[in-house]
Amino acid sequence: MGHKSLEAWVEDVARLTNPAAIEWCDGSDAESTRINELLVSTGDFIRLNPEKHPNSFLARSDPSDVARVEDRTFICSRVEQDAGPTNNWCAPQAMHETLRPLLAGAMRQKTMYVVPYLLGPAGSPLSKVGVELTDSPYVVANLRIMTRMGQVALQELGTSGSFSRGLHAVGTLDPQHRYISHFPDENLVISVNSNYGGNALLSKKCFALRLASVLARDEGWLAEHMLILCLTDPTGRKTYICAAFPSACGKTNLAMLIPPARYRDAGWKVETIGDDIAWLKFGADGRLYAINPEAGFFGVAPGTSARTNPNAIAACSANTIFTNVALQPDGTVWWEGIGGTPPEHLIDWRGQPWQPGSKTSAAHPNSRFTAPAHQAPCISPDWERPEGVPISAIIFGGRRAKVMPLVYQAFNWQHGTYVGATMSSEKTAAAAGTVGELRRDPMAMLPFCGYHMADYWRHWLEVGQRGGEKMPKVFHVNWFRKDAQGKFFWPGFGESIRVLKWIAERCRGAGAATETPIGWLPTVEALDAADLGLQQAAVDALLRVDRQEWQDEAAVRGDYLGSFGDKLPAELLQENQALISRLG
Ligand code: OXD
Ligand code: MN
Repeated sequence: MGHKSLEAWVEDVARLTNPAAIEWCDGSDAESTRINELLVSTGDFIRLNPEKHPNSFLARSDPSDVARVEDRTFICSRVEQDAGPTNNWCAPQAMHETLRPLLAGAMRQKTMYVVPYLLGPAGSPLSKVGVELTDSPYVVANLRIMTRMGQVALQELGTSGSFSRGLHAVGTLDPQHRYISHFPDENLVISVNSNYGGNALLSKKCFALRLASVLARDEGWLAEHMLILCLTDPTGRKTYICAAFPSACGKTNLAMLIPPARYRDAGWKVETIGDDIAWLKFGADGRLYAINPEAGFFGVAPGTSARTNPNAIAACSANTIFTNVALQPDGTVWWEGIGGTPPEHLIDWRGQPWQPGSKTSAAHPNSRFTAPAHQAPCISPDWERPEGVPISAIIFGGRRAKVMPLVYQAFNWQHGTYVGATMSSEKTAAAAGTVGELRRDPMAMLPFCGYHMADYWRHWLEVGQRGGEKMPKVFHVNWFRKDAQGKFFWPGFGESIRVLKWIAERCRGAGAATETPIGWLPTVEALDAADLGLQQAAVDALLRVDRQEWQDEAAVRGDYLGSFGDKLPAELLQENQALISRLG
C-alpha cells in the first residue's frame, strides 16, 4: 500500500507540469547506472577517464547558473515579520501565483523523477524524510550521492509518515525568473529556472537548513551550517566538535584535517562526521548530540589538492560528479590549486580551449565535486550512529584579514551566542555577489536561516537555558589574518590541529588561557606552535586583542544588532555593552 498524500501530491504536480513520464527512484545501482548513461547520451555528462576516475562524470552548468542566488531566494512565511530583515519575503499566495505559470507545462516531454530521500542515518530518531520532484536527471544523480535516496526513505516514510516536499523544474534557466521559494508553513520548497547545486538539490540548503531550522525552532533542536569532527588525543579520548564557517571558508578542509607528523606520531587524529550541516538534539543525558543529515560531500574544488586535503581527493577518486571544473585531454579533471604546473591545454568550465596565461580561470571558482562521504578515508566509524555524537565544542569562524585573533573562547553560552550572532566574513564565490566584501553572517546562517534571525538567536538562548552546564563550550577562530603584504600569518590546514587541541583541553577544564576583554585566548605556550618557526610579529598578531580595533568592531556590532529592532533579545545588546565596558 502506498502513501496516500505523497501519491496525491505527485498527481497534482504532474497535472500542473505535464511530464511525459513519471519515474519513482529506488536508489539502486542499476538505476544510477541508467541515469548516468542517460546524462552521457544527452551530453549533460562527460564520462571521465575510467581508469583514473572510475564511474565519474563532468557536468557543465549554464554560465548564468553557477552559484546560490540569495537575491532570488524567498522565505514565504504567512506573516512577513516571521521571515525577518535578512530574508526576502513574499506572501505565500502571491508566490504560488507567480510560480504557477512558470510551472505550468514545465516538464512537457520530460520525465518527472520522484526522489524520496532520508536526511540522517536510517533508524535514527533524528532523521527526516524529504521528497523532491524534479525534471533534472543531474539532480537525481547528485541526490543519490548526497542523501540516502530511494527505497530506504520510502521504508522510513511508511504509509503515513510526514515528509518535506520539494518541487524543482529546470525551466528556461532565465535568471530574471529564477525562484528558490520556501513555504515553511507548508513544509514545501519550489525551485524553478536553476539547475545549480544549492538551488536545485533541495535536500541541502533548502530542506536541511532553511525548512529544518523552522522545524528545529518548533521542536526544540538546532539545524546548523556546521561541520562535525571527532578529535582523538593520544590517550584515545574523543572530543566531538561542530564548526560553523560561511560557505567556502574551509569547513571541508577542517573536517578532514590531517595533523602534521609530530602530532600524528603522538597519537592525534581527526575523523569526519560531516562537512557542511549538523542537526543537534538533546540526548537522554541532557547533552547535545549531532548527526550529519547528508551522505555525501558537495565540496568546492579549487584549492583542493593532495597537499591541502588528501582526504577530499581520495573521497572523489571514484563515483563522483564534478561540476564546472576543467577537463584535460586524457579525460581527467583539473582546477586551480590542484597542485603541479598547469597543463598546456585544457577545456575550461565553459567548454572552451584554455591555456596557462588565459585571462579567465579554467575551473569556475565555485566548481564542485559531489562525492560519497563513505569514500573519505577519514570518515569516522561513528558517522552513522543513529543517536548522533555528543558535542563538546562549537566553533564559529570567518575570513577576517584584521581584528580577529586566531582563536578565543567565549565566557559562557550567552556570550557564545553573541559571538556567533555578530560574526562576519569576507564574501566568497559560493554565492553570487562581490567577493571580498565584509558582511555579518550570524552563525554562518545568514543565507540559510528560514525565519527571523532575532527569533533564531532567541532560540539559541533558550536551548542554552535548557542545556545549562551541559552545553558545548563556544569558540571563535580566524585562520585568515593577514600581514601588511597580504600574506596569511597562520599556515592553516593540518597545523590548525594546535587550535583544536587547545579547544579540546579547554572542554576538559585544562589548557592555559589568558582572560581578555573578548574572551579567553590561549597562552603562547598553550598554542604549542614553537616548532612552526613563526616570526614573533606573527605570534603577536595571531594572539592580539587591539583595544581600538575592538572598540570600532563593537560599535559596528551595536549598530548591526540594533537593526533587528524589537525582536532582538536584550541579552545580545547586554553582551555588546559588556564587551564595550571590558574594553574600557
Ligand atoms: C555549500 C554552500 O554549498 O554553503 O555548502 O554554499
Ligand atoms: Mn555550506
